[in-house]
Amino acid sequence: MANPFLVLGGIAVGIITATVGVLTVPGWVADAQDAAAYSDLRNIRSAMANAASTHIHVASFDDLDNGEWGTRVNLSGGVELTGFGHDANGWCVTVKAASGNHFAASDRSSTIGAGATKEVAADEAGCNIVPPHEDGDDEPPVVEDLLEAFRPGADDDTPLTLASSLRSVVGYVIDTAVPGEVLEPGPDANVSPHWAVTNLIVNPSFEMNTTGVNASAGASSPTVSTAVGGVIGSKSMRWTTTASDSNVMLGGWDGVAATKTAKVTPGEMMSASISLRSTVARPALLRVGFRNESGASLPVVFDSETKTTTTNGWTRYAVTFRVPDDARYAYLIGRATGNSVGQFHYADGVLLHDGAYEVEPFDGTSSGPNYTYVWAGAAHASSSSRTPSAITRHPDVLVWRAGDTAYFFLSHLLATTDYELVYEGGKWWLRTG
Ligand SMILES: [Ca+2]
Repeated sequence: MANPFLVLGGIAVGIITATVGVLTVPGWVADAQDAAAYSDLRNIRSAMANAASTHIHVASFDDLDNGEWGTRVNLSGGVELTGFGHDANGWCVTVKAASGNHFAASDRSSTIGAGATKEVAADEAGCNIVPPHEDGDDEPPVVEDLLEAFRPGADDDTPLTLASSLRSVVGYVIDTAVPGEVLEPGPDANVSPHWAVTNLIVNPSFEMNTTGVNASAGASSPTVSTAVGGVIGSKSMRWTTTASDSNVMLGGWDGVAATKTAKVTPGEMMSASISLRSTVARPALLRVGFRNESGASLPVVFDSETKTTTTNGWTRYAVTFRVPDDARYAYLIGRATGNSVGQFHYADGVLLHDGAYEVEPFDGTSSGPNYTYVWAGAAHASSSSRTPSAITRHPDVLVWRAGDTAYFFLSHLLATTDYELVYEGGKWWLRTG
């Protein structure tokens, strides 16, 4: 349709002004806002066509806006120019409506592109360039735009299970936040967590003696054994059952010893774990108990899941808990039920440490590629620590907390890596920074 305000090759100035009456219709505000952006882009297209027909290179939107080339385009109220590109290959203009939706027009297509970002809109409009913002670098990051809206309703630890592949974690998050979106091919990294942990159990691996072990109800004769090897080192602690229910204190303060070990702080999250195996498979669990300053045992205990031991391998038992108000010291109990008198159970790798995450068993003599291990004092008679030998990445950074945006989660995780997430040309890329 001919535009009466356009004068080919002329000097007369026409004014193209969007008028969108539906703006006043209640309940249709977003549609009207989008319609205003559509209308403006149609006017811009007409103006650009006019400029092209008179062989004028329009270098910026200002050239349209000031009417220098015989055409003036005013944007509707609420419509923001987000990009203007014009080079030897063609032109592309992007705008953002008051609704937050993005729109684009180009010389390549009669379609007005629309999308959640200007890149998507530009792609749909056939743009062969994604125009830079007119105002330079005050444009918010597009990745943030796309990932700022989604917040999980509950803590999501899926990323923790995917940590061996950063691409898997990032792919999961963007697909969750913007369903259907995928990462383009690219490099990957292992982002498994590595963090410092101190084991408060002073004789965790029974390589020298059974100090700290007390045979309790239904148990006798704790002894160092090489019969089934160990989880840490080559030995474990064996005890003999004397009743159907058999209980052994595996470490922590017994309430009597002059040196009080396994000191705990009320309110803190902690975890405990052990490995067990048996000469006859039995249901078993790990129990955490507490004492006050004078050694009295508190009524509250925390039990791991009950699992049946096996005769040919180790089973790991773990429990995470919040230290009760009156607790000052902790102790650990291994408990097996349904026993025949005289059978054996074996225990090794006793851990008690801060934090809500189970860790691989270790003591101050352990070795491995990811940590250095030390005893705080005498070997097998003091607390022991593991310290990351390279990067520290706490598992908290891999748990997507309820209410945190996808952008918040990913930006904190990516800050622990050399990678950055880029959204370009309507596609997601994970790149080394
Ligand atoms: Ca051992």
